[in-house]
Amino acid sequence: MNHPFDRQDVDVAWCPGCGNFGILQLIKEVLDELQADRRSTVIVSGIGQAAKTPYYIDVNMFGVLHGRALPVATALKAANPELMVIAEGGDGDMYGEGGNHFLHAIRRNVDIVHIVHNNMVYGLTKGQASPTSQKGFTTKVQVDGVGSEPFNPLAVALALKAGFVSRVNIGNAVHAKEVLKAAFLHPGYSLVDIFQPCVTFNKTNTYQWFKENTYVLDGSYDPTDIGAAMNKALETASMPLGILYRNISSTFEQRIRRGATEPLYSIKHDTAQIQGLFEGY
Ligand SMILES: Cc1ncc(C[n+]2csc(CCOP(=O)(O)OP(=O)(O)O)c2C)c(N)n1
Ligand code: SF4
Repeated sequence: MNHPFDRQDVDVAWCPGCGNFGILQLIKEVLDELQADRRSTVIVSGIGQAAKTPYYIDVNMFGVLHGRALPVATALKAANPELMVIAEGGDGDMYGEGGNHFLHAIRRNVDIVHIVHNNMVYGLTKGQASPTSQKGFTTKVQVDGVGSEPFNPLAVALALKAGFVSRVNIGNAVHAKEVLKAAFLHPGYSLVDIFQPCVTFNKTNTYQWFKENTYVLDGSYDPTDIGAAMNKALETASMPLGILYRNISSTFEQRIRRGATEPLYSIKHDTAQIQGLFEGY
């Protein structure tokens, strides 16, 4: 069945059974339920299988270099706060090549939704270990297994007091949608780390594995307690799913406006003054 945010003119280039299909569907459904305006919605992505997602959604998209979605998303939101801005990519793209930007987008608290398809592997380049690959995971390159501890995005985000920190499993789409929708509605930086099986290059962390190694936080969990959230983020035997932490504070785009009522992009600059500055060098 066609969806209002479908693009009819592009073929989807993912392997049959890939977890990315579920994430694509989820994003389209959430955009639809929130009655997102196509013209003022933009998805920024870098390089990778996950980063192809905005090519398949009928909204604005901005394709950038590997790992560079967050700075571009930050600039878009700062220049025009009326836009709904989403940064999307894989665990390699966002936590490896773009790891530095991950830290600073959180510190700034830009009002963007940050969606990370976490399949614990580099999919597009055919199966090397990624920052979130588990210790011992073997690949054609890491023949003796990954020796380093995996990167823990939730613990890092919490250490930087990110305003919205969550994790879901695409194998549990009903729960994933609820959390993703809450992330869109949160006023500030929102991380949604989505467990997404790569059926071709990760035969370890499968749909079954994610189901057996996760559990959904129940209604008694308090997402405003950062200490409790950090304890949850550090659980590895069975990993919690849901909103680990939420907290509202001023956003980057609010702070940089310094009282201006119009968006940055529409402010007229005195070009003669700028010219004067250039001539001073
Ligand atoms: C600066 C740079 N380094 C490396 C690459 C090669 N490269 C392209 S995609 C990719 C990995 C993508 O993995 P991930 O972000 O986890 O996404 P997935 O394909 O698994 O969805 C790499 C290493 C590149 N394009 N640019
Ligand atoms: S290689 Fe993995 S991540 Fe890429 S499309 Fe295939 S299953 Fe999905």
